[in-house]
Amino acid sequence: MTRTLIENGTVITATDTFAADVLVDGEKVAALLAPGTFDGEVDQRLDASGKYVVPGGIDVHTHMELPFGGTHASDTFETGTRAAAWGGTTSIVDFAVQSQGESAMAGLEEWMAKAEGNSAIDYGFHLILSDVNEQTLKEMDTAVDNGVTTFKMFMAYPGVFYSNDGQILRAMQKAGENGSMIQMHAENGIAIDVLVEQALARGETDPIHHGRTRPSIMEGEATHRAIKLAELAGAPLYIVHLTAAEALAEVTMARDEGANVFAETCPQYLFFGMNELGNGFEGAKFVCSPPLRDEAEYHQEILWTGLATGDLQIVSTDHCPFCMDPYDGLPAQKRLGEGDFSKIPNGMPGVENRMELIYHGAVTEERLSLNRWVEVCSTTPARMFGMYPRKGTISPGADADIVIFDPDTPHVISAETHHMRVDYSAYEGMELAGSVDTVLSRGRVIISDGDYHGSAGDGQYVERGFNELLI
Ligand code: DUC
Ligand code: ZN
Ligand code: ZN
Repeated sequence: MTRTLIENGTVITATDTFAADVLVDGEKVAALLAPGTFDGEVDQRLDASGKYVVPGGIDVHTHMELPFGGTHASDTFETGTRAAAWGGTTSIVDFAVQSQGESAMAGLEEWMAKAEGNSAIDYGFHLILSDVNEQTLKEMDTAVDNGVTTFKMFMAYPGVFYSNDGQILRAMQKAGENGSMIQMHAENGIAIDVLVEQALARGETDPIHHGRTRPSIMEGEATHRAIKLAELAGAPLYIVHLTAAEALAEVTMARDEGANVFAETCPQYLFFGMNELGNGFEGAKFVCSPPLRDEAEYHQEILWTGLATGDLQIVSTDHCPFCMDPYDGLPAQKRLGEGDFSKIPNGMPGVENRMELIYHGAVTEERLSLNRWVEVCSTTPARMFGMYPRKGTISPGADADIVIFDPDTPHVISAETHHMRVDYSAYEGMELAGSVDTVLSRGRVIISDGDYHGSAGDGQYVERGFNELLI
């Protein structure tokens, strides 16, 4: 078993900032020691002088290989998790998919097979429910027994992933019984489809109309409805990829009333607005759902404030990349929607960039503390998704998933240098203040000195428990 000493760094957890040397023994953190006091034998020493030593990032919203709109997300578990590692993320929770007319557990088994032997970092699964019926409700219990304790449902995408209010209520009632949690894609897809049809009939086919036909009030409405259904069912609720002030207001109100309502947002909603969807078909690079919001309505700053106040608890990525042009054997996926914005595959790349982006936007730009950065990117994801204290902190007995972060070496994002399997970066040319220096995954150094030292299949499946942040 390899013993490693991470020396001279500043350890940052969700609650504390302190100088300490971190002793790693095999896959686990063995001890935190006063600097310079360890006098035993180690196999390697990592110098973290002038750097932060933080728990590895946990991205609880990724879509490796997701089938969508006649194609599939371009990152495989192998390429996407390797890219995640480069960016300081050491665990993901990806979405397995129940297809309509199929069993939920069949979907889970399919995704387990995609990840096993391929993932570079540890991984768990949520399960997307696309067909809630008696069998699916029973399978929710089986999934929980297998460490899948969260189920995503869609109020959007009629005919594909969509569930009606009755199906949502039934699944929430089951979650209330078995301790699991429903994650909601909260957009009123029925109303949105009417707007899309009307826009296309007017000849409005460019990517900008993706944003215009998915207005923020329809996210607010769906968020309200989901909260009320969860209240009726007596079940906790987690709103995924929250983008809009109206939706955050609903979450805040529910939380103020003591409800078990939680929410995440994603970097693209913190850094970009709807203008990015203009510029002709180039805007397709920014097509995701819910869409980027109107700059004039100040959604971005409202989301940052939500992270500061705690009304938003997590930043995940919704990593779901599609290529603009033929690349690495993949077709021009986004171009499926040339001439019809509704056919542009929805999703943006980001799993590699989250830790550095949020450090920059939060800490460098003085919106959140260093500790809150760690909390929203690692600790709360671990606690809310049943992986704590094995993941999400640096303490004796925890998995040694550790990032040495250099706050003084900037990183310029570019598709030329990133590791995601996609031919563009939404953040092309953006200079971020700090960068990931070294990454340990269960005690093994997988990123150091600008090189990747891991391999496909190093990652293990994480059986998750329940949300420990319930009131
Ligand atoms: N939104 C996206 O942008 N892509 C995949 C699924 C989703 O809900
Ligand atoms: Zn979604
Ligand atoms: Zn998603």
